[in-house]
Amino acid sequence: MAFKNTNVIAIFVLVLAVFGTCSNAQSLKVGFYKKTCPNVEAIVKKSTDTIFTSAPTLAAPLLRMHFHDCFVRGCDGSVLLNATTNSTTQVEKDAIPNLSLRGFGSIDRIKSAVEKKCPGVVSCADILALVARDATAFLKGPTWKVRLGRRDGRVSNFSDALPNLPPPFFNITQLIASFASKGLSTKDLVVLSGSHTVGTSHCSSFSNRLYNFTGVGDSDPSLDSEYIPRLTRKCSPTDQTTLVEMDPGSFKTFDINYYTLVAKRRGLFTSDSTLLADSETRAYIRRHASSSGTSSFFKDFAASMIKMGNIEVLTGNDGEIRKRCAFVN
Ligand code: HEM
Ligand SMILES: *[C@@H]1O[C@H](CO)[C@@H](O)[C@H](O)[C@H]1NC(C)=O
Ligand SMILES: *[C@@H]1O[C@H](CO)[C@@H](O)[C@H](O)[C@H]1NC(C)=O
Ligand SMILES: *[C@@H]1O[C@H](CO)[C@@H](O)[C@H](O)[C@H]1NC(C)=O
Ligand SMILES: *[C@@H]1O[C@H](CO)[C@@H](O)[C@H](O)[C@H]1NC(C)=O
Ligand SMILES: *[C@@H]1O[C@H](CO)[C@@H](O)[C@H](O)[C@H]1NC(C)=O
Ligand SMILES: CC(=O)N[C@H]1CO[C@H](CO)[C@@H](O)[C@@H]1O
Repeated sequence: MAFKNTNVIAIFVLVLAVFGTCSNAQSLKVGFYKKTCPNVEAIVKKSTDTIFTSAPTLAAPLLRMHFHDCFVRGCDGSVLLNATTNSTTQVEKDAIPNLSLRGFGSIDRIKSAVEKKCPGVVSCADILALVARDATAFLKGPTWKVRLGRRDGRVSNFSDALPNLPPPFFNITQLIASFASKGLSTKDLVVLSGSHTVGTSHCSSFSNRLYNFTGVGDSDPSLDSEYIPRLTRKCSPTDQTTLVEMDPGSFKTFDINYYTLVAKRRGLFTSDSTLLADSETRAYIRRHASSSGTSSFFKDFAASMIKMGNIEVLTGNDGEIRKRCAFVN
């Protein structure tokens, strides 16, 4: 009997926790700024069009930025904050995973365009969510309605970035746990990893797999041996600067080819390859590797992006609407 009661309490607590974490996310809504900034989506779209037309390679990193924002302290724009002369500590931006984030200046420009029409109304966190959607669409990927109403956080802490952002050498168990800790499923993991169909990576993010993988001068056996020479030609063991296309040949197009690559054991990171090590993620990869139709992946991607955009958001009177994205008010 006592055992049963504990179970009932445990379930009750679980239900509370689930509703607790969802309540903020549910208060995000499409058209949140309908009265206060009716043209916000058009302003953001116009700015991103201008940016991507002159600098198309910024689309991928700007999609990625929303991911980095959401996984560290929730989607609260904290990834955008600069260290101020005041703060002695370093901000998220300064952490190792951020070495390769690009496009902060673009966000500042888009925010200025929005501020000109609607001063003090639209959060930087919402701008990141809109830009991620527009970047995906620009790359010929899916589009979706972005739920808005996030508010900006006031804290960015260097120490939060490392433990919250999954590194490229994570295995499947670690990735599933990382996503679960953000309320995302194993399916979300394999679907959102599909964004590695666009963009580039520094050699240093995967060269551990090419040289001395286990300390005996070897390479990662889970990487296609015919693919390795193509990568070692581009990346010397100590290369910190060279960029490699993650989906060679179509890295500017948000297509379904990521799954074909991973199925052929050509996923660039351990975090890509390891998706073949779990039955659910492997089945998703196989299904999409053998299909040229993008519609089910696109539908899944849109749904998972909306879910990711809900992570630990600040709403109502929490946080603030930053005037400049790099600084708290
Ligand atoms: C599953 C865990 C993930 C890991 C371990 C991971 C890791 C990485 C790494 C190491 C890079 C290359 C960075 C560099 O060296 O320049 C990268 C690039 C990228 N990631 Fe991920 N990522 C993950 C999930 C995601 C998600 C969820 C998204 C978006 C929804 C995303 C979008 C991107 C994009 C678009 C790029 C290319 C960026 C560019 O061209 O500069 N990634 N990722
Ligand atoms: C934020 O800091 C970076 C250097 O860390 C600098 O390049 C950038 O201009 C700063 N942003 C603003 C808005 O001052
Ligand atoms: C900087 O520190 C001073 C003194 O502690 C404080 O009054 C001020 O608000 C701080 N500025 C920022 C941007 O945090
Ligand atoms: C940053 O996070 C670390 C670890 O959680 C904590 O010890 C530290 O006080 C935080 N710093 C700030 C400025 O909040
Ligand atoms: C993943 O890595 C963790 C930590 O190194 C390890 O304990 C676990 O056994 C690994 N899982 C798999 C499936 O390799
Ligand atoms: C490979 O790794 C082993 C063990 O960490 C190390 O002793 C050796 O020097 C490394 N070899 C090269 C070429 O870096
Ligand atoms: C874009 C950005 O802020 N990059 C920083 C990432 O972290 C390194 C190391 O701390 C900094 O030198 C970069 O400026």
